[in-house]
Formats: sequence, C-alpha cells, structure tokens
Amino acid sequence: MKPLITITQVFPEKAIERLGQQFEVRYHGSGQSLSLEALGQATAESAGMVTYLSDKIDQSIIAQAQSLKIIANYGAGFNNIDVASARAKGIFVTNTPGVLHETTADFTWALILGTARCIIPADRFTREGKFHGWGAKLFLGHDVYGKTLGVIGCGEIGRAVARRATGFNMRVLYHQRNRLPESEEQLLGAEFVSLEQILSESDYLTVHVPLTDETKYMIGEKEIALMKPTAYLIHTARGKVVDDKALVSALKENRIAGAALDVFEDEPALTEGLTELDNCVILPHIGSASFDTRNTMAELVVDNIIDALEGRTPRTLVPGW
Ligand code: 8YV
Repeated sequence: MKPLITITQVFPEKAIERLGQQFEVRYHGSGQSLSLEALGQATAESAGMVTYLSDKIDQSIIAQAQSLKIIANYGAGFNNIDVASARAKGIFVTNTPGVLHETTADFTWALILGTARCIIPADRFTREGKFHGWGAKLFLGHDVYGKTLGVIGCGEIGRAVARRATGFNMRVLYHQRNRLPESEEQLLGAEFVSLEQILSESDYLTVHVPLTDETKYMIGEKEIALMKPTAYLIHTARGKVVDDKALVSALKENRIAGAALDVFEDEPALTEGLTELDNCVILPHIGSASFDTRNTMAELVVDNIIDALEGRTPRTLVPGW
C-alpha cells in the first residue's frame, strides 16, 4: 500500500499529480477548511500532510498521529503549527521560504502606492458614476518618492521590500531584534533604528515579522500613537502582530493617514469597524498569490514530502525544528 498524503485545502493540479505518482493522495479541494475532527482523523491516517495557515495543528491534533512523518505547510509562516509537539514525536515540519518573498514584496509595494494615491476608493468612486469632471482636490494623496520607508522585520520579505525603495529615492529605516551585517545594510541602503524611531519617522511603515510570543501585538495603541498623522501602515505579515482594534480607533479618528491590511487578527473574520473605514484597504490574504509563486511553493512542498518519505531530512525544515 502506498503511503497516504492528505492535502487539506486547494492545491495546484501539477503538484497533486506529482504526489500521485508516488503516493495515495487524499485531496480536500472544496475551498473549505477541514473540521477539527477531520483534521485529527487525517493526521491519524496520513504519512504526510499538506497544511495551510487556516489549519490549527496543535498538540491535540499532533497527538493523534500514528505514522505521520511530515507536516508540510503551504506558506512561509508556520504559526499555525505546534512545532515543539511535532518535533517531540519526530514529525518533520517544513515551510516554503526562499520562493515567495519577491512576490510578497511586489504586493507590498502595490499597497504602498495604492494607499498613497487612493487607487481603490478612486476606482469605486468612478465606477459608481460619481466622476463628473476633473477636480483639483479630487482624491489628493501623498507622494511616495523621496519619503521615508520603515520596514519592521528585515527577513527575506522585508529585505525585498527595502531593495525596491531605491528607485523611489527613499530613506529606508528598519527595525528588528538583531541588526543586519553592515554589508547587508549597505546593500539595502537601510538604517537600523529603534522601534520608537521607526514609528515616529516613517511615512510608510510596513510590517514583515512572523507571529511569535515576542511579536504578538507589537504594534498596539501606544505604538500607533507614535506614528505621524500623515503616515500609512501596511500589514501583510500575520494578524495579531498588529492590534486591529487599536488600529481601527486610530483610523476612525484620522490619527494616521491610512492603512492596508492583507491579514487580520481573527482571519477570515474581519475586526469590527474595518469595513466602514474609507482610509483602509482590506484584502483577503493574497500576498503570495501569483500563479508562478503559488506553483513554486507547491513544488517545494512536494519536494519536502518526497524527501521525508524517502528517508531524507526535508530541505526546508522550519527554523527551530
Ligand atoms: C500563504 C502566507 O499563502 O507564506 C505565508 O506565510 O501567508 C501565504 O503566502 C498562506 O500561508 C497559506 O497557507
């Protein structure tokens, strides 16, 4: 009998076919997340699991594993998985680093430019038949060129975002736990600053840290209060790094110019008040959603599964496994 691989959500066909050449594949491609019960059962029966950020693989799920060798998360973030519990049972946990950062950085820039120049509300206005002639004050936005970009979290994605600022002649600040090597800072043209400084000096503040105990609610009421009234917050990382309620209050009172959110605290639920705000763009977690990148991510997921089931250490184990 071939080992069973469960895919918990929609996955590219080519990658499913590749898995099917070696394994029995159970594909849950309806677009709905598996219930906790179904997730537990799949964990009990499978040799490999392809999981998503919406699958909460906690200790109680992992405890049900019998011959599970690998949990291969389809994404770079892996805060949905209790890595310590998996490791304790000898189950590999992998993610997809190195393949989605440029795509997510492109997307971050789309949000920077889109919010700065009111692209989404202006499109809505035009579609609704409200454009009755050129107006000198119609959808005035802010410049991006020559302004200050603040990058919180200069990992792969943060660095790819910072690199793109060169063409916009921006001052680039970054903040994270550890300073980058000087050569890397020079390459990026980025200056290491404190959290207080990045908050108070950035015109565009973009967040790229993973969700950990340390980063949970790192941008809350106190931090937002330090931002300029003309500043924008761009958040494509993980819900709960930003305190959405504090952000909604700040946006309501125009304490900052605007925000763009691709992730939410209790995703897919939207934090109360968000949909009523004109100065906030809200998107359904599509940072890495390009055809090429989603396929490349899937190929890496398959590589990891094949590695694990053929007795090798998978190529992209999550840090700390
Ligand atoms: C994934 C993401 O698509 O990589 C990540 O961390 O947020 C997205 O690229 C998402 O995690 C789906 O599982």
